[in-house]
Amino acid sequence: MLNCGLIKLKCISDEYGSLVPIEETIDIPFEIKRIYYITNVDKNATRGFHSHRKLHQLLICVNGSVKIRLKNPNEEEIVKLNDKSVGLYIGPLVWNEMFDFSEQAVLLVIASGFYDESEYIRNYDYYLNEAKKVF
Ligand code: T46
Repeated sequence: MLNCGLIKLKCISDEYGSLVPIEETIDIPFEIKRIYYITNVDKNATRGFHSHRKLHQLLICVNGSVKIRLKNPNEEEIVKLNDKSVGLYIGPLVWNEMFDFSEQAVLLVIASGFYDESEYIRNYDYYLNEAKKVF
């Protein structure tokens, strides 16, 4: 799907455990300005329902699993994240919804920009109008 996709991260494992390093512009296609993580989500809850105008993000489920519904005006896809060494890149103007969080799921998000509510598009009809100019 355009403007998003899975990125396999290197996982360094030995008898002492595993380590996944992420370096901006080397392992992921953007510079890092912010990190946040989502936890304690009820299994019936759905989050997201928005896209971003400019933001680039990488979502990694570092514990448990979660499903992400991705949409643009022409395509829709559901991706299940359940591997701490696989990130889902989501670029600008991709609509996302997060659901089916497992118990103890931890969704780590790496973002290219600081938090800016004015940069979100949260109305789906408005989103479709904007995204149709690009996709
Ligand atoms: C996204 C998906 C994957 C902040 O104050 N700072 C922050 O950096 C963020 C991300 C959120 N907030 C506040 C804004 C809301 O009052 O935290 C509250 C929950 O945010 P929101 O409803 O946007 O959460 P989600 O889970 O629907 O979406 C989040 C990100 O906001 C969004 O950028 O792509 O995770």
